[in-house]
Amino acid sequence: MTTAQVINPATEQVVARVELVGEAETDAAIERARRAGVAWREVAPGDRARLLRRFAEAVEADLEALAQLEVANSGHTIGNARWEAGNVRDVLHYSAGMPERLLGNQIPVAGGVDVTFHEPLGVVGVIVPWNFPMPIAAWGFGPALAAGNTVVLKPAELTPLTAIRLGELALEAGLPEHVFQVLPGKGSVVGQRFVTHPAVRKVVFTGSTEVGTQIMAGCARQVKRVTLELGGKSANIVFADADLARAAATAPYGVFDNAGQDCCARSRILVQRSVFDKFLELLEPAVRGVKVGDPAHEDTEMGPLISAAHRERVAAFIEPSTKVAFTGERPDGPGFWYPPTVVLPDAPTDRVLTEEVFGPVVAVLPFEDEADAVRIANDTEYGLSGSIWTSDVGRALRVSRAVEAGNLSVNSHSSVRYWTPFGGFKQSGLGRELGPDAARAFTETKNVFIATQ
Ligand code: TAP
Repeated sequence: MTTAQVINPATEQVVARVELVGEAETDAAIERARRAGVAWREVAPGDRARLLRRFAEAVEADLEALAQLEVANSGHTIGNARWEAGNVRDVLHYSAGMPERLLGNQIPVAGGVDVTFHEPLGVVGVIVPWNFPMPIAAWGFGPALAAGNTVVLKPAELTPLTAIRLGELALEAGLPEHVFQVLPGKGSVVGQRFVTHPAVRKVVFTGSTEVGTQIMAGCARQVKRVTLELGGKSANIVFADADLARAAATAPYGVFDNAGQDCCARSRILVQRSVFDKFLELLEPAVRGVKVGDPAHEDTEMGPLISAAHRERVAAFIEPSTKVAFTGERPDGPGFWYPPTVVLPDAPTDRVLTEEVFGPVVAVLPFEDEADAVRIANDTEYGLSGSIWTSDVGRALRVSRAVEAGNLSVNSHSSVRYWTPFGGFKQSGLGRELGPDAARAFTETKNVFIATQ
């Protein structure tokens, strides 16, 4: 086995060493998951629900430790990290309501009775990126387990610690062995094996569109089920009739949260031309006011980027010719820091407008009218989220319907609630997670006709 160092991105210190799983161990884990699934799918719905509730309670009891672990491993602010651990608890409680509610249909037919069942798929492979290690893992494993599947989960190489702890908590809570296994390792080894191993019946992948398209192509060979949660280039559209002060005060948090390493980051701010200058004037103090620093401090609002390599990638978006309107603060010393940065693009083809930066860089550009705003918002291959700021309810609804994205918010930047569906249009993904139908995505519908004559 090879060992990988886990680095604290705020200090550049090694916080842990983790043994990476290889291909043979992955195969063995998948085989254990397959065998465990035979009994797990037969566990009575009420008992499966109870076990998931116990798992949620174990997460709640360990919440502060999980949050501190995420601060050390991922550089998330302590406030965010507590929310993230709480989100795992909530997703598990919500999932615990699913086994008893996986309702089928009874369909009128002649000469008998027709019923449908939602059968578990078998082994589900969940591949997680480094930006939200806890919630994204839980959005996959909670509903998958609820529907009677067993789960093998690969955390990102950079951020395996909280996932490993969640695997331990599942066992402590009484989940049978091998029902939920966490396999730290390389995407090209462990993740790839989820794609090629015939016993893995579904892959849930969250990550870049580039890797996601390879996963989808690989899964196609076995007609393997797939859910993809990929990149984004979301628009924050500010109309002249909006509460400009609120729109400007909140815009930084719609894009710089988690240092911009958020698939839902509103990384393009579209502002109606008549209020463009006024908006920028209001935005500047809001951006300069974002508290960037030690993520363990209670009042810090933005931490570091995940790695030195990622910081280089982000910095490369700012070319010598890029017009930087203003930047926020960043600490000196060790840590992969990058300041909140506001740029004014020159042309619609600028990389900063067309590519996902995945860092604290936002482009602000003007639009003329409603049609122009919708045209610019949709001028991207992505379609994950977005915000619309206006005081006109009719316009809010018209624009919400016209923007090609899966998760929109009006006069707010909220994207994720565990009880509402989440996912992307176009190249931002395929399928939906969370919400009332979450468990269905981990089942096959079976139709049974019973003759009565
Ligand atoms: P990726 O490089 O795509 O990695 C994501 C995961 O896939 C990691 O666990 C990675 O393992 C694994 N992986 C890499 N190559 C693989 C392969 N050939 N086969 C199977 N698995 C493989 O993305 P990232 O840089 O970690 O995450 C950032 C991206 O995720 C952004 O584009 C962001 O928008 C997207 N994202 C989307 C969402 C939603 S919900 N739509 C949420 C969060 C993030 P390693 O750790 O070994 O690289």
